[in-house]
Amino acid sequence: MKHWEKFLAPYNQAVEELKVKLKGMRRQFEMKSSHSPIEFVTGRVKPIASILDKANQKSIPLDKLETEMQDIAGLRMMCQFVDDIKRVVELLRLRNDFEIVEERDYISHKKASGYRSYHVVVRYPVQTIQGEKKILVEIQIRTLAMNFWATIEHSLNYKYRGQFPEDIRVRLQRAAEAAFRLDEEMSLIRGEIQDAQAFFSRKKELHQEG
Ligand code: 0O2
Repeated sequence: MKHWEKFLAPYNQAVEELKVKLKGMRRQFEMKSSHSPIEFVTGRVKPIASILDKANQKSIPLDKLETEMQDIAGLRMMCQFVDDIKRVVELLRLRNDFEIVEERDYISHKKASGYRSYHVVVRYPVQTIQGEKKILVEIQIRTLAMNFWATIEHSLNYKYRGQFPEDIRVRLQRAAEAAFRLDEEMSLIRGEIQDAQAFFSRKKELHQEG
């Protein structure tokens, strides 16, 4: 247990730091009173049992985890609209507190399961008392609808251990397409939605001032 604690310490630190930084991006949009492409941000360090499972499934030797398992530290950035995802990725590319090592576009190329998301793998420097340590962090950027689908599918996956009965697999694929159509419909009325949101946030500000 002590060994894992030591191994995971920089990953914990990276997740905590990046949560603050990425949430800070949202705050900055709020302060400008402009639409934030980021709705909310979450982060987690992969539980030890999941690290071991994945290492086993993908035949990753435990002494190669640092370089071969890219999502031990993971952040998720949720967006309202599909177009916001591009904007968030562009903002990430402009940052100089980490280096992007890989991007995976599962939106243009959805996975066979129906999964959609944009993954950006970065190399993030953590400052420790022994000096700087660079670790890999996976940032998943997705819409609220993509997140809804992925969360449900993930819990079912856990239940069936990846072996979905055929009817559930088909339904999940249909649900993924429905979530995608929902995103498309929302994009078509994006202007209307943003006008309404701007109106309500002005009303809230006035209420707080008064
Ligand atoms: P957890 O519990 O989220 O940590 P692979 O997993 O082999 O497809 P790879 O190379 O590990 O691919 O990286 P990739 O494709 O970027 O996917 C890693 C993570 O993306 C997964 O982590 C999930 O979080 C998410 N993901 C990928 N495919 C799916 C999917 O079909 N359904 C859902 N719900 N999520 C997916 P873990 O390790 O699977 O799990």
